[in-house]
Amino acid sequence: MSHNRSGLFITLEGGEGAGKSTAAQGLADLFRAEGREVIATREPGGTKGAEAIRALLLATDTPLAPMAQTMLHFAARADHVEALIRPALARGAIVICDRYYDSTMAYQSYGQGVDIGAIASLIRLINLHPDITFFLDVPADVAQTRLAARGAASDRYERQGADFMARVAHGFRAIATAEPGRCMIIDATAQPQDLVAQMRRGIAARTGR
Ligand code: Z5A
Repeated sequence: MSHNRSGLFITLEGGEGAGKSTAAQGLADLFRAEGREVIATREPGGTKGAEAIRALLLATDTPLAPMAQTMLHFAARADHVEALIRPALARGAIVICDRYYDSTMAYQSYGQGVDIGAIASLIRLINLHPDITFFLDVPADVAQTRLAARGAASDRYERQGADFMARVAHGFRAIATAEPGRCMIIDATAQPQDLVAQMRRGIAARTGR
């Protein structure tokens, strides 16, 4: 089941440096220009409580077991969904979320070894599924070059190394392949405006909006 609402729930997934935030911003601008109400948000985060949990999740000075990270991602998500996403969808807004539950499956299960069934149970508990999910796919070296050019400090996940990132990328591809009705893989080496145009066409084709 997706959801009972008039809005549209769009999620963007992929590794760090894939260009999710840039593409989400471009898509939000496009829908606003079409006269739609848009909520552009992110995970972990999006509400005051979820942003507080995000700070703990990304901190490099607080060790947390993989299952503890999983529960914290879902605690943040529960607040985000109930306080921000569901009400926005109910009033007909377009919600564009930079990462959602596929990130937990890719990072915590494929990357860190948490049981897939445990994460699937938590996804059922949250019970809010995107209408469409874009997986932004870029080769690891392209992502690294982009991140090096940006030059920000690295967080808990960015410190994990190449093998971890390869498992995460494999996880995203496995999810996208298993759910072709919801998921679209996008070649994210394209220019940002081309990515946005490709996503807009995908949304129209899949949802009729
Ligand atoms: N995480 C998790 O483990 N479990 C979960 O359930 C969830 C998350 C929800 C959050 O990090 C971390 O939490 C994340 C996974 C984990 N860590 N990792 N890795 P975050 O929110 O701080 O960061 P991120 O999601 O990884 O985003 P990012 O590093 O900022 O990457 P991005 O949003 O995909 O890329 P960007 O900021 O749009 O672009 C990066 C640079 O490339 C920037 O300088 C752009 O100008 C440039 N760029 C963007 N697009 C293009 C194109 N198309 N061409 C050329 N250059 C571009």
